[in-house]
Formats: sequence, structure tokens, C-alpha cells
Amino acid sequence: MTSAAGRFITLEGIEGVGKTTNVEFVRGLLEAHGVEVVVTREPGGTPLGEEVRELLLDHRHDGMAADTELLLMFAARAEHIARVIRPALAAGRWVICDRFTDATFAYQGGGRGIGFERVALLADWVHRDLQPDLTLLLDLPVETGLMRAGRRNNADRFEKEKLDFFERVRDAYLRLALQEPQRFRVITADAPLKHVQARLQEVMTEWLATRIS
Ligand code: Z5A
Repeated sequence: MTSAAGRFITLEGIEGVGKTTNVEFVRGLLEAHGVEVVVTREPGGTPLGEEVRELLLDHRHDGMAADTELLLMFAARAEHIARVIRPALAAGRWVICDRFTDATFAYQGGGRGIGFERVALLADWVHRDLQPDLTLLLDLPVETGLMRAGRRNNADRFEKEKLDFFERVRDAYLRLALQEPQRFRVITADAPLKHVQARLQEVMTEWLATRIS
């Protein structure tokens, strides 16, 4: 099956929620429907964006001003949209992105306390009408997410943040989902992986039914 128009799907959630694991699962579901898929991530997704990602995560920049962080996220995103996302969608491919602008609302708007309004100004400037068609928000209690992520070595600049930071991030994500129920699907990630993926499959099957002919 070939779809005439590309679709844009994002996965979001706090640290340790299982986005990276499930991006591959969602890719498999789409490919089983014959959809041509591009998988990418933010911050990153282009050579320039990956360099910006290194700056953002590196402890050499501990204490980076919140506005600097915000602007770097959007600088990487502008490149990503121009070089990867828009061309892929225009060619009829489906794009699955591990985080997008909702992460900026949640982390910089909520976590860093910048607020949604200023993030929205930049979102409007950088990508105007480009919005995900579907956002899968994986949700679980912060303690569980941090415990899962804690299995890794070398925590980066974000992973070193405290519990209350991630509580604000989670809260911001859930507020975004309430504001846009058409676009968001909230998936409980506080369950064994096979249950999370069974739910993802249900949600995707329902969503795809009206989009693939
Ligand atoms: N950031 C930002 O501030 N503003 C922005 O605009 C954007 C990003 C775009 C890097 O992002 C940082 O950038 C991020 C926010 C900030 N920092 N934080 N926090 P990232 O997406 O690359 O980093 P991440 O959140 O740490 O994501 P990740 O590495 O992709 O981790 P994940 O989403 O949690 O996925 P995972 O690696 O698949 O899962 C974590 C572990 O849990 C792993 O061992 C899995 O095997 C396990 N797992 C997964 N699912 C389950 C279930 N169901 N049960 C048990 N264990 C599980």
C-alpha cells in the first residue's frame, strides 16, 4: 500500500518511559501496512542537529541559561524540519519522530518554567502549520521512569535533574494532551512492555483504520 500523503507521528514522555524501545515497535506496525517510514529524533536528526544535541546534553554546559536551551532546541529543529521532516512528508513517506515540539513545551515550558506562551511563539516561527498528525504520549510515574533510566551509565545534563523537574515535565505533557485530545493518545507505560505494546497496537490500528485505504 502506498499513501499519497506522508503522516507525522511523534512519541513523547518523560525520561525512561520507553520511547526509543517503542519507536521501533511503531515502525514495525506501519511497515506491516506497507508504509514507507523515516525514523528520526530530537534534538538531532541531522548532522548539525546532532552537534547541537551534544552541546545540550554535555555537562560542560551545566547551568546553561533556560533561554539558550530553548533556542538551541529550536535551532536544531529548524534544520531537522528543513532537511528531513518536510522533504520526507512531501515525498509521501511517514515520519516517526522520537520527541518534537511537545518536548519543548514540557521540558523548557514546564520543567524550566519558561511557560507555554514563549514556546508557542517560537513554534509558530519555526514550523507554523507543521504539527504531528498523531502524538503517542507514554506516561508513567516519575519515580518509575527515573528508575528505568537509572540503569544507564553516564547520565546526561537532563538526566541529572531532580524529581520535581520531571514532575513539572510530566504535568506539562498531561496538560498538552488535555488541550489537544484529537492529536494525543495517552498510553500507560507503567506496565510490562508486552502490555504497553498491545495497547499501542490497539491505538495504532484504530487510528490507521481511517487513514489507510
Ligand atoms: N529535550 C528537551 O528538553 N526539549 C526538547 O525539545 C527535546 C528534548 C526534543 C534527550 O532526549 C533530552 O532532551 C531529554 C529531554 C530533552 N532528556 N531527558 N530526560 P532523549 O529523548 O534522547 O532522552 P531520553 O528521554 O532519556 O530518552 P531515551 O533515551 O529515548 O529513553 P526512553 O524514552 O525512556 O526509552 P528507552 O531507552 O526505550 O527505555 C528506558 C529503559 O526502560 C530501557 O532499559 C528499556 O528496556 C526499559 N523499558 C522500556 N519499556 C519498559 C517497560 N514497559 N517495562 C520495563 N522496562 C521498560
